[in-house]
Amino acid sequence: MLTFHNPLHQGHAPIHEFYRGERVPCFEKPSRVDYVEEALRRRGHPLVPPAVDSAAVLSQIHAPRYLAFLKSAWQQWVGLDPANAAVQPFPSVWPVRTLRSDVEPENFVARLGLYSMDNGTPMAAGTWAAAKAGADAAASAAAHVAQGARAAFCCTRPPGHHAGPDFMGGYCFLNNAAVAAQVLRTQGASRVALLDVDYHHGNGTQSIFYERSDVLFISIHGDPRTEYPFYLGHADETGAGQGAGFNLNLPLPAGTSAAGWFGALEAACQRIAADGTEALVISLGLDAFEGDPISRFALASDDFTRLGERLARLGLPTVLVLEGGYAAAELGTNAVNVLDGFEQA
Ligand code: SP5
Ligand code: ZN
Repeated sequence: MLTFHNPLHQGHAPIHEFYRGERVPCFEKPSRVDYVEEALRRRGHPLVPPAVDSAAVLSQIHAPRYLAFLKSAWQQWVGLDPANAAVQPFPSVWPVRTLRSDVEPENFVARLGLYSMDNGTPMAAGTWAAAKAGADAAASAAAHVAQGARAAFCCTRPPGHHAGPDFMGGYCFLNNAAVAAQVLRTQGASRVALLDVDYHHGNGTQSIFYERSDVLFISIHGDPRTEYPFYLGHADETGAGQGAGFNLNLPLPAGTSAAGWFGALEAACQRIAADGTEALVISLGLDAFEGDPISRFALASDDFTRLGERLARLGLPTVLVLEGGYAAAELGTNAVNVLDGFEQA
């Protein structure tokens, strides 16, 4: 299968995030995708740059004022003080519950809080360009599949599945998987399933599609009672309005074995097969890996081959979109194992 890569990902290179109140090097770092690209080349997978502009699709997924903020956020930050070019902006105040989010404050950090779910999503000079090129790669992979390819891989960072209609979070800015699903919908698939296998619940994707029946969202993830993103991802979230019944969360306790994880995958696949699905998007987080530094599932590298095989057996046109996975040196092997398992099945 073709890989659509992100030629601008290295421009998103924030330096630190916070962990237990202290600054630590970012887990979501450029070398992650460098390792994946290296493994793709070594194992004979062709890489191509994005060929589609995602701007129109992005405005169907994200709110105009959020996109406008994100596009110019770095220039605004540096505009406050040229010395800001060397430091990262972090939000410090959020419009929770009774506070108003309809009025955009003028203060930059207040707007950053309005458009953020956490303080764990640092920006850098090239963040918008990298995020936009990643969304373009996702749209390109989906268009390629809509035009008849069996499958395509979008190899990008920053990831996307925590980004909601109007907020960033969890290292994510633009929801690449949602872009892919939307492109598949508008280019012919009447029913799309989006399966998220990242360790963390895909809260952004769930929220984007929660009231829609045309995109079934399914997620296998660490139980939000103990795992990020904490405030969404429970089993009783099943969709609303037109989307009632089209959201399936399969939370598993931190520490769940590979056997337990594959049991949930089987349930997810059976639901997808029963649903009249015409095209599939996979939010391919690889942080269910046993060696992941911030996650607590136990998949071995070979299990990712098995994952690819099982997904292929659904027999659907499939777009795989890279999400998390922080064991950077093993990320290439784990990602390409999924692709090889898929192609061998
Ligand atoms: C796309 C994706 O995988 N985003 C994950 C965002 C997680 N952000 C919270 C990180 C919290 C780190 N906790 C460290 C626990 C180490 N024992
Ligand atoms: Zn994750």
